[in-house]
Amino acid sequence: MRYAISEARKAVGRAAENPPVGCVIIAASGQLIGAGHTARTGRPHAETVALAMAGQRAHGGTAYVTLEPCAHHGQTPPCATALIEAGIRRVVIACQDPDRRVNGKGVTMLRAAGIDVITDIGSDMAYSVMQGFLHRMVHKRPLVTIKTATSLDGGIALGDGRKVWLTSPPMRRYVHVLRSKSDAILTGIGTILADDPEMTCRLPGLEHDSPSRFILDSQLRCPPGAKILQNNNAVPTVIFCAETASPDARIALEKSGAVIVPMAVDKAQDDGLQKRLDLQKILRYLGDAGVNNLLVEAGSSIVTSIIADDLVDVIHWTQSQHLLGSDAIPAISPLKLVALPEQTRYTETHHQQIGRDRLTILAKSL
Ligand code: AOF
Ligand code: ZN
Repeated sequence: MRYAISEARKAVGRAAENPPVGCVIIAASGQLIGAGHTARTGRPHAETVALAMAGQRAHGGTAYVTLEPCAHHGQTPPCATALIEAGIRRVVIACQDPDRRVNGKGVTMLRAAGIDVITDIGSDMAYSVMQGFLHRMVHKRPLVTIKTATSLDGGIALGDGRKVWLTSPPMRRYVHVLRSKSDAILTGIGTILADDPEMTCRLPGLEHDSPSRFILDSQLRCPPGAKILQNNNAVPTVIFCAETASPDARIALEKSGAVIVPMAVDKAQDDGLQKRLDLQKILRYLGDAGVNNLLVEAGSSIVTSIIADDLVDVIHWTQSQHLLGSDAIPAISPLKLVALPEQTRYTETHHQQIGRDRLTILAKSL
């Protein structure tokens, strides 16, 4: 099962709306004859990939799967049927599939065919790999991870607004791995205008694993020549704007290949000038679009809004050894404590030194 889970990990951020699943087939002789994970864009499923590798030798063997094999005719035939037809004798499963079309039916089908089924093996580990998918099933929105890079004293830019590179190349590579493990990335127009980022994964070997890109730009100020709009055949870019945004700007951006999605404005925050898009609605839209893991790489105003709305599940905080001084721009703009739900706490789940910098991963405590 550990091996099946390590297969599943390879599909995180690369299985479209599908959960990242791993499958390993062991022959009756005890030989490992097949292994695979949910394919890029979600299909074929892990079992099909592993069974194809095992071929005839699967007959009489055991399958280890991190998620209950599917029972439905969706975009592919049911994996439970594929396992039965391959002559598998025993199936070991980590977790049950919460998808209403499956949810226990896969196990029932296997047992009805006389297969020995064992459940709940390694389920904690398998759940954590599929966290994004499970979160979307339950909450109808993606698992939201914020990545922030700060100085030792919590700043992101000098007091006069000048940007400095804070973290060193090994940490920047780590961030590209994080992007590759995300289905989508969300940023704001402030970051586009200040940094003109590409927001892709450019690590050698992972270039095809860039997340789709989403920009919050209520007034459509994004320049049609922005780098984030390049390469949008391979990596689509969607801009969320207010319904009142300029039609001319929309036409120009669509010519650059961007998809424009008008969204509701958060009425509570609308001061007439700075329209703030409704983050709840945007996350719901992303959930409906099948985004399991969303990475937010944005400046302090979006980071502050999304934290104040209590929508952040995980924080990847990268911290350099620099000091920027007390007039530095903080990662989180002054946040009125009353805006924070009393219950919100983040617990450190991991820390690590990467190059000269420190990585701290925190998860919302329930
Ligand atoms: C499996 N093995 O590797 C995965 C499964 O749209 P479809 O037909 O691809 O079905 C999607 C559903 O299948 C998805 O919501 C989840 O319940 C299950 N994913 N099942 O047997 C796999 N990725
Ligand atoms: Zn399946």
